Amino acid sequence: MRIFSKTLSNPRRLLFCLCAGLLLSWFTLKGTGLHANLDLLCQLHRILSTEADLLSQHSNSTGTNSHLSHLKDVKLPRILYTKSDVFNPQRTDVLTVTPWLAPIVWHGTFNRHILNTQFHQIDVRVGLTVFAIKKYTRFLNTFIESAEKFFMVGHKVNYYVFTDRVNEIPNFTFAKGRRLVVLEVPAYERWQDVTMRRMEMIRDFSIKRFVKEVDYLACVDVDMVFLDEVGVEILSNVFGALHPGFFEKSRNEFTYERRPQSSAYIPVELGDFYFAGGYFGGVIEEVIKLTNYCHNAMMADKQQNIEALWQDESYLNRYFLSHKPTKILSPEYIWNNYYGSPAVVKTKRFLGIDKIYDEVRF
Ligand code: UD2
Repeated sequence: MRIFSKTLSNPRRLLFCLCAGLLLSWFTLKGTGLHANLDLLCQLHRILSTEADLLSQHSNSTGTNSHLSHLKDVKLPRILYTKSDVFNPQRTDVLTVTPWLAPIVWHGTFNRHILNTQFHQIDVRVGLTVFAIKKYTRFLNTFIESAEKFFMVGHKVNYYVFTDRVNEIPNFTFAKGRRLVVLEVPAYERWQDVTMRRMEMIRDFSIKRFVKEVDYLACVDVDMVFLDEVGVEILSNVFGALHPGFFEKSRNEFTYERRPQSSAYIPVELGDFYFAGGYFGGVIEEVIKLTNYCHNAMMADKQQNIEALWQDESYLNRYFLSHKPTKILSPEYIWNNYYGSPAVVKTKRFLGIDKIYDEVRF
């Protein structure tokens, strides 16, 4: 009895016993006639069923494999949709894939129904980080209320709100499986430090908390409103968004950091796209890598009294030059009406709110 319970509590031993059982059955099967084979096949089936039960008991009793449960319970949902036509691409007016084969997500290039089915199968959990430091708490209401209407509708979401003004965070009503987590953090004096230190705080909370709670993170600015659906089409290993002011521009017009002394330096002959500082994400491990790189690069520059031209945005662009995003979001995902309404932007999913800088930053 003791050996049996020891075996159950040790996954390696359990697997060893299962394999031994299977081998034994196979050898026996080899040396018998047809009638006996049928009997043995039934036995084998019983062994396999018991194995499955033991595995599920084991994972239930330890709780350690709960995040893997979707691997055992595979369903085969069938959904109807129009077949793709290789001679009829849905968008011909914009680039929809990079030279390193990362999709660029534009309206009309994906079927949300197919994607939702895929991500529901893994019961995806998404974290949305947002900073509301000092006077930026005023943007939170619109941000969260619009996110409840348009962000990852039907999926599990944790809103991680970093703030120094916990008392100013309003109450919200959330759909099932969604919640708000308030994280109290210090407020740096200079607005540049507020925006740059986001990298360090996202990294630290990813390591100690987010990695246990969500599968993907999206890290965005707070002075924004969701106006149209932003769903699982954004999710990938590591993703960034095209800055609305630069997607039509050439390399030499990108406002990368051009001083060679800076860690964010990009020479004029390099660069793929100009990414917005206010939108990046990916699986937690990739977000940790990205934020850790950016924070360390900023600290190295600080030692030399350098601050890159567009703060965290400059370091993010430097990172993406060497660690190419596996998915890129079109500027629909981070639009600003300052840039008008070009024909290629069919919808403004996430829009910057006009603000008077001097009023909110100081
Ligand atoms: C751009 C980028 C931003 C960052 C910045 C660097 C976009 C849409 N925005 O925005 O991500 O790279 O350039 O210069 O790409 N914040 C506070 N309290 C403050 C100041 C800032 O909470 O006192 C937070 C808040 O979440 C805000 C974010 O930092 O949304 C970025 O600051 P910003 O919106 O003032 O920067 P902006 O508009 O220049």
